[in-house]
Amino acid sequence: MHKFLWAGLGALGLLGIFAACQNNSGPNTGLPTCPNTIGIEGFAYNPSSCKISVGQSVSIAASATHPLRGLGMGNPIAATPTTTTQSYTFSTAGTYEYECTAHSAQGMKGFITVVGP
Ligand SMILES: [Cu+2]
Repeated sequence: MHKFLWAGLGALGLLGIFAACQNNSGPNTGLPTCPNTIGIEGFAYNPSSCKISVGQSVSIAASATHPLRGLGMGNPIAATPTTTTQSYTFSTAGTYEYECTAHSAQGMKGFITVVGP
């Protein structure tokens, strides 16, 4: 019984350390920084969630097989689907969603979190 308790406390301690590390390096650090181009692997964007800073640009892969569309108001990714890989500049902090219109139902969506200064 005691061993079980200590194991539980140990796990909590590790979680605490992990959370502290995340907090130390600022908000949204759980997200990877976006690469120059967000690619497609199978029926998913890679990475499907990432972050950039305000004013930065990122390209998102798109093709005839995987038409790209931005969702939501003020999204620099056009609401009209595009079939070409293009670069988008994000000048306002927030989280922007996009999807492949052909495979959205299969979960082919992504998020770009734009972090303010
Ligand atoms: Cu697709």
